Amino acid sequence: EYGMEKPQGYSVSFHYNPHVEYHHFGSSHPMKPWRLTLTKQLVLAYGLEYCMELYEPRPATFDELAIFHDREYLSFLSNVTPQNAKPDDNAYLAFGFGGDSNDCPVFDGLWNYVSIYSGASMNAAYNLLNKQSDVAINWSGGLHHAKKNLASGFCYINDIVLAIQLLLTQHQRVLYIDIDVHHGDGVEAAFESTDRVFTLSYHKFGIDRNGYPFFPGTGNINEMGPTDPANRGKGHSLNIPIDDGIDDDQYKWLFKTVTGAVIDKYNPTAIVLQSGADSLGGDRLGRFNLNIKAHGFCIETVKNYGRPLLLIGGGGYTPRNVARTWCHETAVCVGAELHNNLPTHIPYIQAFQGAENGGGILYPDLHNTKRHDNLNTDAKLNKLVAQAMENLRYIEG
Ligand code: ZLV
Ligand code: CA
Ligand code: ZN
Repeated sequence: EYGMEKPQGYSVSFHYNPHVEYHHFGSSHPMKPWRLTLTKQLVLAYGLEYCMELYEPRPATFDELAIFHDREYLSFLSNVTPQNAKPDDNAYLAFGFGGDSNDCPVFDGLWNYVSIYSGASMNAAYNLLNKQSDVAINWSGGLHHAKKNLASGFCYINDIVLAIQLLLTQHQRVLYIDIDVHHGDGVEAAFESTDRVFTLSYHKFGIDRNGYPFFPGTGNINEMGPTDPANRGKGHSLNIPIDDGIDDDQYKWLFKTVTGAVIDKYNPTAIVLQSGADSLGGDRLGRFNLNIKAHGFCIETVKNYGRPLLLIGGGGYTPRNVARTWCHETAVCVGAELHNNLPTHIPYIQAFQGAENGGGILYPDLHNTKRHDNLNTDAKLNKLVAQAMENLRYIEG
């Protein structure tokens, strides 16, 4: 009908509930759900909706979220409002709200927001289970820091853990890969006692000049999950700590080498890929120097292994570049190449125009926006890979 057909036998689905866009963490908070509006506009402007199946998932229910989260935590989360919140309350602080940084504020519609992004990840996982899709995408998810009874680092509900739990109903081994600039600690912790999930996170790790560790402060190379040999989860986490300013070629080599080794050794039957866009150059919170196509290389590399793939969002604090990246990666999934000149007749085009916003093109050089010197020498990265390979000996048969 539209003169385009999806390739026979290969199907990509896009799971998106637009109500997620209308939530605000507060004007000075770096997490902007509005970046999802920009992403959707680019995806539509390039006509990518004709290359995949679109779904508008319902919000997840309390009982569905309770598959992972504690009911006491969910009760608190579903009832708290900016009006009734008591920031000095023990429960409030114990569940990760408030505090000095206020990373996890209570805002209007919070429960609605978390139910929507979680519902989309669960809907995407069901599509993989039903074999309705080979790749299922939810750019609104990927909130990897949330624990079963704790909000952390802008994350309240861990949609990734919920989706992996669904995949485990049919898959013996699920590989979780996380290219957000932050350590995927919540997902790692949730599955620390099983050998049916292997978690692999690439992230900035280290102490800053001000003496504070880069958030969340975990994920060094020697952290491989539980150390007790009786624990089945032993050795089923791999962390790749990276320093400021890593460039495209270094990251692509690191990702291809380590991810390839993990897939060969672990042989997962499904893969979940968290594609946080805060690992791009010029991100407001990130420290890396990646361009959009280097970030997308990771998605392409994983997709080419041909396993059922759940692709989810995550961090990303320079909204125009988050939208560019996730639009590009949607195209990578459907096998389309996109024109570098952005279509001009789209809403919010101003967000992409002007030299400071990337000059109206899809692939601006983000290296030009670099604020971080590259502290990663090839020698250090070689040593890191050697240590990663050594760690992987734990999962050899
Ligand atoms: O992208 O920045 O560093 C998934 C994700 O991975 C901290 N929080 C906490 C621990 C003590 N600090 C506070 C430091 C604040 C520095 C200024 C902000 C300004 C306003 C609001 C929040 C931040 C902020 N918070 C920057 N980095 C943090 C991290 C949390 C990072 C979460 C990453 C989430 C979506
Ligand atoms: Ca990561
Ligand atoms: Zn992040």
